[in-house]
Amino acid sequence: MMEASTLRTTCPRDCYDACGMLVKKTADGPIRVVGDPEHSVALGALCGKCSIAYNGVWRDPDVRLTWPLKRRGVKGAGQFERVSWSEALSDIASRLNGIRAQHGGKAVLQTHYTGTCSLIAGVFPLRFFNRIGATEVDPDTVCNKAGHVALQLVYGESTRGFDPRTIDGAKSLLVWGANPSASAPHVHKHWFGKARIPKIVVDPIRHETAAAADMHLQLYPGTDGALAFAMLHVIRAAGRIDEEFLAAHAIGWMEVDSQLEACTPAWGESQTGVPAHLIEEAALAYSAGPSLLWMGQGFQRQTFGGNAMRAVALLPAATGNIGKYGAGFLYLNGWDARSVDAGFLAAQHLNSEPSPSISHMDLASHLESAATKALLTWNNNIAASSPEQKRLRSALEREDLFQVTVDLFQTETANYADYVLPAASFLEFDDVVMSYFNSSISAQVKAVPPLGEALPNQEIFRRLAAAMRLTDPELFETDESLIQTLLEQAKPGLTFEALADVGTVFHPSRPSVQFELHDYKTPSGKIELAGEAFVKSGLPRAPFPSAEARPLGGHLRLLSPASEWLMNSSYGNDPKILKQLGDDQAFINPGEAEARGIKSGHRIRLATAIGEITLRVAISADVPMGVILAHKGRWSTRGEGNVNALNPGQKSDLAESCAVHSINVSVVAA
Ligand SMILES: Nc1nc2c(c(=O)[nH]1)N[C@H]1C(S)=C(S)[C@@H](COP(=O)(O)OP(=O)(O)OC[C@H]3O[C@@H](n4cnc5c(=O)[nH]c(N)nc54)[C@H](O)[C@@H]3O)O[C@H]1N2
Ligand SMILES: Nc1nc2c(c(=O)[nH]1)N[C@H]1C(S)=C(S)[C@@H](COP(=O)(O)OP(=O)(O)OC[C@H]3O[C@@H](n4cnc5c(=O)[nH]c(N)nc54)[C@H](O)[C@@H]3O)O[C@H]1N2
Ligand code: SF4
Ligand SMILES: [Mo]
Repeated sequence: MMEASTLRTTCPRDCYDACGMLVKKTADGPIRVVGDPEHSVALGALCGKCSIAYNGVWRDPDVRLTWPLKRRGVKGAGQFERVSWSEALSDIASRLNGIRAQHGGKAVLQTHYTGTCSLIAGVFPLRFFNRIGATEVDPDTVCNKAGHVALQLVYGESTRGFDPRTIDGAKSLLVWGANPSASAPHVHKHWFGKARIPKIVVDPIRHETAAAADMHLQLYPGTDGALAFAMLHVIRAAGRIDEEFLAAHAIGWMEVDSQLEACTPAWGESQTGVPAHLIEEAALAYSAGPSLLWMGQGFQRQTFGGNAMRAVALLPAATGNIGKYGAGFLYLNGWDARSVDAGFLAAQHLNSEPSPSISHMDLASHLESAATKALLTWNNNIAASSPEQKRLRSALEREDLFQVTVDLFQTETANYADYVLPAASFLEFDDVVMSYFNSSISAQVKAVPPLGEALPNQEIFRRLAAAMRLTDPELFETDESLIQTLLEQAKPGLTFEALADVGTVFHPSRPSVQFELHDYKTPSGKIELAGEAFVKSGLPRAPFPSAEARPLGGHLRLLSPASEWLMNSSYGNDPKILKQLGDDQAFINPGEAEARGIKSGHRIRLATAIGEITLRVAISADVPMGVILAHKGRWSTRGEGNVNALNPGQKSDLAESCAVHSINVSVVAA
């Protein structure tokens, strides 16, 4: 095959890496998508899942949605007929206008998340929803909201983390509740993997990143608060609390300090299962500093998620690991770290009142309620990803609920829709992408025309706004204008053409130091370790050494984090990925298998009060006793749903966020 041309673009998946890629066009038609050898993160390779899917189902007209569909059969059956864009949009417009007139915009529920993380396709449609005053199902509640709100309370913000380039000044690296070997494979291989400093990983699972660390603190899930306090006990006993830093930059330390005496390493071991000597070694390595702390999204998805985040966030403050090169913490590096104003993209001002918002934990009950008249889902697959799966799917069967789904594929959510609208993929339009780990600004460049009649999200919502006879100019702003404004905000003078040419720039171009100016955006202007603000948010004044009780009655704690072969539920329909992924597996410790007389390959039934599924057992010593691991994101097999069929949608202690890692399940041979 002759390569007729090559262009650069960027992967916009919900992944820390934001890889640069090359799209090679051949003279006879097909394209090939590969990693960009000149991209400093990708280094010439995409991850396994994207290499397959971008050259597989993402370009396959037999699998992709290519024209608008209207439901013919009963909801959920997936029977549709092709309709024209004008028929679909005029019918959707009149239904939505009718609902707005009779019940107000809030009777329209919209769910969205990170189907694509490119800025315009990810955010611009919110202008439409703000204008009609729709109820937003708060996306972060199903992912990382407890962590964001906890860090906002303590440090005043959550999206300005350390600059990963400053690792050359760090003397240790602590990764807490993240699994880059699956969720950020290039960061795992090239950043974590190449760092020659003591590396500590805190995770119940011995995944590849944990196995590659110098110290793996394999705590029992939900005991992070206790572990952080036990580490602080050691740091205090070693005289390494940075009193000067705390006096200058923090308030509330005494309310923490008074709790530390009792939190000895031996006590820590009893709470967390981590050997006392490892707690000591890790605490001493971290407090020697400067040290980087990566706070992953896994450990705040628990009953004590907000408190756990606060407790772990004590470590950098107590040791003065803030405001200097090679120190700091990272949850996410948001667009605001590159001066981009998401508020402009969403045009909040189009709504006279703030849009009402609900938690994903309450989505199923809202869908059952007659007050909800319409549901629009875009960039999000609720039938796979949200809790209370069975109840949610039953609610989607409501004949009087008008549903529209915008997606690339006929997902299980789309099966319930009245109209399914085909979205164009990132290979088919221009946009801007920014990593949430490093400080990249990248061009997403149109490489091929949209498949069939597919349209980018933003264009679909422009056309819907026109069909609804809305006239606000913000609803019709062009991609060119949006991109130009975004790039100007981020880096004055940067044009899309210049960016597309190089693919990615890093901005700031030189490594920056987190909180170099100690400019904490809290009410006091200081790091707030304890105080009344927490009480107002439903937490105690001071963080405490939380440890969730272990399941009783032989139940196991279910963990369902990211799979290396799926991107949430995306790619679950690619046959080559399914081959890599193997059978629908759950992993348990050899001791738990033996106790239950279960052998590798047996099918087991997992059950909670709200549902059950069967999975095939794989036995692995990487999973501790008392835990069962079944990754998120599979499409239903056997009509049983996926792991969220077990998820009761329990909320964590903060921000109505999910506690999906606090689910206890019974496990028996099927
Ligand atoms: N049990 C369990 N459940 C979980 C989690 C867990 O850890 N355990 N994690 C949670 C987390 S962290 C998250 S973020 C959520 C994610 O849950 P979702 O937001 O549902 O993520 P995906 O499953 O990837 O769904 C995104 C959808 O967007 C579509 N898409 C891709 N590109 C585009 C586009 O350009 N336009 C449109 N319109 N659609 C597009 C994809 O085809 C896919 O169907 O899941 C949550 N659910
Ligand atoms: N391949 C792939 N990459 C992805 C995704 C994907 O689905 N697949 N999803 C994307 C999304 S939406 C997100 S939010 C990010 C998330 O990426 P990460 O921040 O890495 O978070 P998770 O993979 O959800 O979970 C990380 C780890 O938390 C651990 N964990 C669970 N419970 C606890 C606990 O109580 N304490 C501690 N210390 N650890 C615990 C899990 O064992 C897991 O190894 O990844 C993104 N990247
Ligand atoms: S999903 Fe992540 S690792 Fe895979 S190609 Fe995209 S950015 Fe790179
Ligand atoms: Mo997420």
